[in-house]
Amino acid sequence: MEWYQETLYPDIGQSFRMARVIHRVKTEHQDLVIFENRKMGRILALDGVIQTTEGDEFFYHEMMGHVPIFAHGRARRVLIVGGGDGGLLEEVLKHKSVERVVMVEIDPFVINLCKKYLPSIPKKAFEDKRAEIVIADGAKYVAETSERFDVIMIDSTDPIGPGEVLFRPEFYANCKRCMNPGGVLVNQNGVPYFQAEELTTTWRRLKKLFADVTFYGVPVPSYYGSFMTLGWASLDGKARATPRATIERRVKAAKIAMRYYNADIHAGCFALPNYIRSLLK
Ligand code: AG3
Repeated sequence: MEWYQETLYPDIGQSFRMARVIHRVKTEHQDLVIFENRKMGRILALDGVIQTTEGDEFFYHEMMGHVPIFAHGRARRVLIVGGGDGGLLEEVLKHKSVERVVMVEIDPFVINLCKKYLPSIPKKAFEDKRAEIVIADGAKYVAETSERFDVIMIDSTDPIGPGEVLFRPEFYANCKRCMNPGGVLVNQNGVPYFQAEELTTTWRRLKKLFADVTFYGVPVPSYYGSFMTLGWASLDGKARATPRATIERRVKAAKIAMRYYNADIHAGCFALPNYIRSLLK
């Protein structure tokens, strides 16, 4: 059996045994592989980097989706940038209070192939009437749209290849332009033990635009290097300051089945280890 070797870092990495290659294609934007692994189930990799697996997709998608929505408390309109596998869309749509989700994905191949070969990840999300799927460059979308959102979630690849524009200052400024008062933005910000510069760059850029900027953590088993950080930015500090009891009440009322997220995790996830704190100066 062949191994899939991740190529994210030059000197260290991980590999997954490929029980079967399900699909492999060079799209206009990236090299896409979907394969089967006996431990993690089906896996999507883009440009040599593991993006999601059937086995552990819930860690990342639940944390990117539920933390900002429960903190916000009355999110009705959500923008997802990227997220072509539909796993995040599925988590967001579990909130009955969400009336509309726009998902802007640049690569239609990701959506179509995930729908076909990884259906357990989006489940029925793509058929939900509240979801609008736009095939476009997310950076261009936020520069041009007149829509406004309560929560913006940037479910991108790493800042190499097509995801690179989603880490630029102009992009963040345009996201801010599209946010309703009280809005929250979250983004995929890598594994800071290995990608410290990504963290510090995002920190500097978001700080220039938003009053409340921080990161919160989630250890995703299939992302090499343990603790991953998701970026958090909002125009005021209200959402993050939501009392624990309020979060608990909202979680209870939402009646959503979740495998990682709960109110205790919410309260604890903003606690950052010292090696990360010291990068945020
Ligand atoms: N996108 C984030 C993948 C990050 C991988 N990077 C890393 N291991 N440093 C996931 C897409 C899931 N919807």
